[in-house]
Amino acid sequence: MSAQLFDQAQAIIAEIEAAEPSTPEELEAFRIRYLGGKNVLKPLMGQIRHIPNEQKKSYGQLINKAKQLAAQKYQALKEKIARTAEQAEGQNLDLTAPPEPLELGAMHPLTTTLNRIVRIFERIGFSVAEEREIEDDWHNFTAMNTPEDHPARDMQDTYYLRDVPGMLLRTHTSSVQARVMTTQQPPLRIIAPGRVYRNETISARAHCQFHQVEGLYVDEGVSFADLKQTLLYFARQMFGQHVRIRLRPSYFPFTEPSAEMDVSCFICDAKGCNICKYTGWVEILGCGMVDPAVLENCGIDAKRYSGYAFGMGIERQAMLLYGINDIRLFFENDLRFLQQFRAAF
Ligand code: 2NM
Repeated sequence: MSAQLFDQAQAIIAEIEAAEPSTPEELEAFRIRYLGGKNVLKPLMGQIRHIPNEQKKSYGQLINKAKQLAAQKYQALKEKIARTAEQAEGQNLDLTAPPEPLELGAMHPLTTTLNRIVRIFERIGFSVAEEREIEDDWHNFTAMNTPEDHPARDMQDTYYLRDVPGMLLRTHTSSVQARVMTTQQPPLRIIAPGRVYRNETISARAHCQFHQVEGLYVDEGVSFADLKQTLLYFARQMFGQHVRIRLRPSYFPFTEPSAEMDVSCFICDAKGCNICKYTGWVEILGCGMVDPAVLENCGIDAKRYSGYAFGMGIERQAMLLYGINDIRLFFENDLRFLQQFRAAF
């Protein structure tokens, strides 16, 4: 009995030495047979009770030798076989195969919304003006009739450059209008789209960066009626021919009089829904007649010329158009969000 067990152990050692696994599958079979949970050495070890005491030690050593041999061989072959598999893959490259299809990108929903707004105003003679995002406080505030002690100038609301006194991240694109008015004479008919910055606590509804389109029209005899008709045209082009607008009196430092414009809710057709908070109206923009002081600050003769201006946020309109409920999604560039706009243009 004992001699037989020794022979079996020797036979397994010979088997291990002779084995030549050469594929990942063969190697795995080798591992299972000699090193796995139900390996062939286990039952042999179980038989040790049939070995006379004085031979138990050498029997145990023999089994251990088999285990070690299997483990060494497995480790050595594992790397070699992995390398060969890699090389084989390289040799199997089909250089005539067609390439992977191109991953098509999508337009960002802010871009499609902005493009729509720009096209609507270009059709009635506005041209696009773009300018720097890092501004001086004169173009952002002083020219815009916003006095030194105005709360908007507060560090709480505005990002000032730490190392450059008097420089800031523009808080609205009115600074673009200021630069156009100081360098060109009327008639002026421009829209200024772009990114602006405000020191807001970030939430689903507010962000420290967002996008605006501001419009400006300066000429002889520009009236509030011109403003109203232009905004009605815009609202109908943007949200549908049937929408109505309403203007509510408001206040801005750079316009007098000033108003805020609502459009009749195009989600529920003004019947009342949670978008319009059951009022039937959604606020879209602020507007007014450019304060004569702003024209004069920028070197335009306010006795000869008058103007209207308006400003609107892009994010809000994109959220309404596409049913987006969190402003942060615009700035995270999560592909799962962006790829949903593949069909938008
Ligand atoms: C708004 C609301 C009302 C505005 C005024 C000017 C400028 F340069 F002409 F003075 N640009 N934009 C303006 C007016 C902006 O945003 C809510």
